[in-house]
Amino acid sequence: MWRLALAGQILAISVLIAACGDDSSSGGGGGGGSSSEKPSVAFIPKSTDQPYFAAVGVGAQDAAKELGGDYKQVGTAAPSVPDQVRLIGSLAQRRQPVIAVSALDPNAVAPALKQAAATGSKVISYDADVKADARTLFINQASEEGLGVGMAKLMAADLDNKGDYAILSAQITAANQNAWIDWMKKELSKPEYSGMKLVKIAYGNDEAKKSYDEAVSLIQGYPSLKGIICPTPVSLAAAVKALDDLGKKGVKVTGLGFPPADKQLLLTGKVNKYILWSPRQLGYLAYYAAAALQSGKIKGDPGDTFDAGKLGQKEVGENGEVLLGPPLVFTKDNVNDKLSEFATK
Ligand code: RAM
Repeated sequence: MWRLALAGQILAISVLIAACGDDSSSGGGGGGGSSSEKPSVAFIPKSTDQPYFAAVGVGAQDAAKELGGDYKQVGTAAPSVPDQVRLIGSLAQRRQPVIAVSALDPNAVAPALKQAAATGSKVISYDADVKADARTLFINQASEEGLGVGMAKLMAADLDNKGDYAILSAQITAANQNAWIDWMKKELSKPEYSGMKLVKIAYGNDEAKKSYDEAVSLIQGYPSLKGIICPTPVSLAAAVKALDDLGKKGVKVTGLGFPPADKQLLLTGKVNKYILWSPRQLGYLAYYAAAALQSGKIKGDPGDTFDAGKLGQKEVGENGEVLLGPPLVFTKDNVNDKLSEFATK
């Protein structure tokens, strides 16, 4: 996995296109989302070398099959803001009916998304939001408060409410991680955690090598460090590896983990607990929401409801947000229970 991630960075501009159903090039001419068209949704993940986004894609394909629609994922192996902007532009040019983006930078992609909407594409975000006026819906994996407070409490439990801790995040501009970090800080500023001190927030860009290097810097730069909160599986794995390589004991790691790849960390006791949600359900929900928007069944107003297949009826909340559900907490005892939710193909 380590090598693959490095290779992925070298191949930064390679573009992965996974299609299911009919090739979208044959059915992509219409645009504009008239209700007689079959659903057609193109997903742009933060990067394609992460199993997490492959699992989101599996869920989207489940939904595409149920609805007889087209699905594709376009992206680059390593995270790249200019490539996200470029891909949005080229999908819009080809009159892609719905564009769904997990943004590396909510502001940088906004003009391209607005342009896409102006030429008839519907625009939604999933996983990591964009500026609210640049999309109609945001399909959110879990509440920001639930995820931020949840991770903060896991760290506090690991540290018995005392000691220096750091956060090793993804991109400095990622709206999802930044919202969770705000909630972590808010939670851990409560009096019961007065013995805990945040020493630094570092950013590994969701790249294995950079996350590892940042983890090493944290461990070496803060000898009193007792914990690292990692709000992305990429930094979680990197932080544990850095601790192992440096032979450093007594530093706890928690945050978000991807069960199939990171279950050993739980089984060997290197990590006590971590959080995630079902990426497969997130992709499934995003596809159903996109299809409802494309067909005109919903406009994206608060209170709009739509059929989300096996997830039942779902409702659009304030600010165009559609919530998947509560976060899941994984331990050594349940990490093997839901592996099909994380299938990557
Ligand atoms: C990484 C990305 C993504 C986040 C997951 C859990 O794959 O940063 O945005 O939601 O981790």
